[in-house]
Amino acid sequence: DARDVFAAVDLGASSGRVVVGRAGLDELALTEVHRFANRPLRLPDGLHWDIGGLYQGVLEGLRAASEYAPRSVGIDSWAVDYGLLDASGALLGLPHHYRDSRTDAVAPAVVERVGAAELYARNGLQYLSFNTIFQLAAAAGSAQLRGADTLLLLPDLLAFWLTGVPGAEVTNASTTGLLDVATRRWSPELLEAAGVPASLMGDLCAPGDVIGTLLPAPAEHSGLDAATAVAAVASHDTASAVAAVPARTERFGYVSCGTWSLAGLELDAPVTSEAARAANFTNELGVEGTTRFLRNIMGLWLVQECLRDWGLDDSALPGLLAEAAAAPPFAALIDAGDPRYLPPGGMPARIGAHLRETGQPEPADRGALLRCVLESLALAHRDTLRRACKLSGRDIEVVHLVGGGARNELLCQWSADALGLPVEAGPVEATAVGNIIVQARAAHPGVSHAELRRLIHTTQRPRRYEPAAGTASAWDAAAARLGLE
Ligand code: LFR
Repeated sequence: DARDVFAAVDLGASSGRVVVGRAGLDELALTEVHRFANRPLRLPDGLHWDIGGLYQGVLEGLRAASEYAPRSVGIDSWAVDYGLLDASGALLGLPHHYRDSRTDAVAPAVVERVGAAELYARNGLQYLSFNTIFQLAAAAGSAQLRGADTLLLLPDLLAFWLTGVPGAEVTNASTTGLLDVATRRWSPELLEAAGVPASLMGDLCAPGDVIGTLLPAPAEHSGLDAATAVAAVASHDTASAVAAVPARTERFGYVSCGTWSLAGLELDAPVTSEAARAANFTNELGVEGTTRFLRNIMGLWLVQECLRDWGLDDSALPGLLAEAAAAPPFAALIDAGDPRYLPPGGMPARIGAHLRETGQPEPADRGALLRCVLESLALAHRDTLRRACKLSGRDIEVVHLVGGGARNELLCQWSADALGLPVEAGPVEATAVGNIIVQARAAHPGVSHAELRRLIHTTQRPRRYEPAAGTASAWDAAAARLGLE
């Protein structure tokens, strides 16, 4: 039945894809119809996204999806980045990339001015130098910001180009640092701290809401029926990924593992204690009014950047992973949450410097370096999930690792070993799955989210990794070396 077909536009830091999903009461089948590269642009004034290129990729993907006559289209991407529009709706400059360094000095100054405790009490977010609030503070006084009428986060900007309707989907809005963690509305105090007028921010909408239907031009360019709805989904990719966690119990933790590892818990309410602030945990919004209580870990970015530095692509990974598996265990370890790894470039050298500083031997070869990175990531997953449990008073019995990292057998097994808990790996395309099920849920409101999670478990069955016997004490010792939980 065509009424059960939905299209997901899912933009990641290195590629975008369009996935068509057929979702019914006992069916969930996904087909990737288009994939395109996402290459950031280095311009004189910093690192930007090629938003025009991304929009072309979206149109081409929707053309491929049009054959399936989807009932609606949903868009998700990474968080925090935005475009500014003037009063006529024209885009003012290319959106900055969150890995641009222009907020490095400004972000601590804003925290200093507002007060770290006050900021956390208001927005409940972990400190990340690139949060929208800091990006706007860095842009303060610029002609672009002064000429701006509307700010749209990237999925909202693409939805605006498709429909002509501006808005602000709330899961993504919750990553800006400008949303009040208690009221879930734009915070006048935080907007003032960022130095921007409240009128800049769009009207909030929630996953499942219809944003609009297609304007004539994008309908023509995509081949989709002009009556096709553009639906708000959990437009923050991590919120979509968490929505797709195939949990069968409430006692689960998750790691959404791609370019980033986002490790944490799904809670009914935020935890904004002083201890949560000191541990730098974030309270971002999920579907159904849930809170994603988590922390950002550098993730596979560390691996991707090593490969790029070595002039290799993903096809080299299986060979390198085999070398990593054969390299000596726990020879060297890094803090995989360290913001020093945020900017692009020179990753193997930066890891080497970190190891020298901490009096550790530098890896003998690429396999050993990869082993250092993957063991360090597993330790960061363990530390973050254990702390999340302590801070929230919750307990977990299984960890779901979703996203591209679910393909990495070493990382899955080592995460299970480090945590001393089973890891259920997959779906790899969790973000697209979450995007689709939110649209399906809006079309069939009778189905509960827990039921959909079980449907994901049966149709996209995860692979289960049990912690290997006899490994616990080695992981405890390794965690202690880094001062981790
Ligand atoms: C993951 C992600 C993270 C966010 C980072 C920057 O793709 O969305 O959740 O902290 O990218 O936006």
